[in-house]
Amino acid sequence: MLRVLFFFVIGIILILSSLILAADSATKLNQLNEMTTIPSEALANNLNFGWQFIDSSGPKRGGPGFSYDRILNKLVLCNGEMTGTELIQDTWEWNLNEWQFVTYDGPGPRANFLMVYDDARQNSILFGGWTHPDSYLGDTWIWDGLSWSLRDVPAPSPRANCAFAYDIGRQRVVLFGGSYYQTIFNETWEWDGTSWELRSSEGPPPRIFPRMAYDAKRGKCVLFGGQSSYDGETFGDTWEWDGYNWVQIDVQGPEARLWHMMANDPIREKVLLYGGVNRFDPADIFYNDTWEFDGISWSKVVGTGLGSRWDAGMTFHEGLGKIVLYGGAGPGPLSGFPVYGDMWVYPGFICGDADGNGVINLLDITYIINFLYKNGSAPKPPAAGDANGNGATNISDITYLINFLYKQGLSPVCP
Ligand SMILES: [Ca+2]
Ligand SMILES: [Ca+2]
Repeated sequence: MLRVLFFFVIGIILILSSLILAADSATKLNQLNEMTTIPSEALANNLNFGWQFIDSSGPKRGGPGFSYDRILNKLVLCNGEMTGTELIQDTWEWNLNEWQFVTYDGPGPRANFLMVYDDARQNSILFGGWTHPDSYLGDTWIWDGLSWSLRDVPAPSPRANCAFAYDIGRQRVVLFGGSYYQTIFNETWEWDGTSWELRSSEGPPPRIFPRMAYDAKRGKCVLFGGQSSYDGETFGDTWEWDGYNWVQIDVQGPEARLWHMMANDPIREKVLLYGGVNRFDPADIFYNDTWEFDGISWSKVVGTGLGSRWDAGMTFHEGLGKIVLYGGAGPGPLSGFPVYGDMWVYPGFICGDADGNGVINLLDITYIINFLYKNGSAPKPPAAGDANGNGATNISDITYLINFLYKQGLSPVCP
């Protein structure tokens, strides 16, 4: 029986391979492709597709400081706001099982600040922000996993509404833009673990609420969007900082927005962008879309489950191998919007979509064949090729996909 199955599989592979080879024009290949492509509706049950809800035990927060401590394998949550008026001062940690309150010490209550993990120094850094009744902050705080410390060092002047990211390659925290009352900045500052340095006053036009993520594969900080002032132009532009210069990337991307979320997925080698708002447009637009940037182009991907969010926390969680989104704000007036304490992960792949182009078809079978027998690239992430979910990618996954695509077999079930 196994022998019969083996020859059946080899036969199918040979037929498919010859079909591919025979498809000597792109048109022919596309036709073949369309014939065997599973419509996206049929993927609704695919567990690794779209956003997955994982936890709702955390405190409800808009604009929290949110970072991942790689050494402790914990998420860190600091401060944030309730419904746009009440600012909170506390620190929490998530240990993969539950959120635990840690301390009321640390940075005072504030909004419109960010926190990132400084991988070289193995701590989280928080800078500035805005606080009641109407003042801007310029303090630098470090969380080392046990306690907060205020660094009394020369720093950027007080500001809020900046973009913040960590450059792993150069071991620098990068801060861009922001505002101090009506003054809008386009300065680029970097933190090396000891001191702040003004690195550039050129680059993207001055703006508030841009967002930024470090693309580990290419060694660049990718910045998107923001707004020139509270009643100014909303940006939909993409920029890159390589540590020396800013370059605008001429690329079509998400609609202009601010207060969105960005993070890098180093396994899938994509920068992810989620949601955001265009709050100062008369239409008051709230986004719930997911985009990926691969260094060349932006592509909009289908994201299910998670509604409109802005000013949430988002970071890559190395322990989970996935991007995590935490809480944030939902649709509502600036005087009283809802805030959330739920957590979602984005595996970012379709089980069985070995070549990562968003659909499952014949080309994924040939991709796995190339990977297994012809030194081709591995699926990214590797789990995307494990169609039968047994923990490995091998010939049994090829037969599983053939059965799924051509014989009404079961849907792929990656772990
Ligand atoms: Ca595919
Ligand atoms: Ca398998």
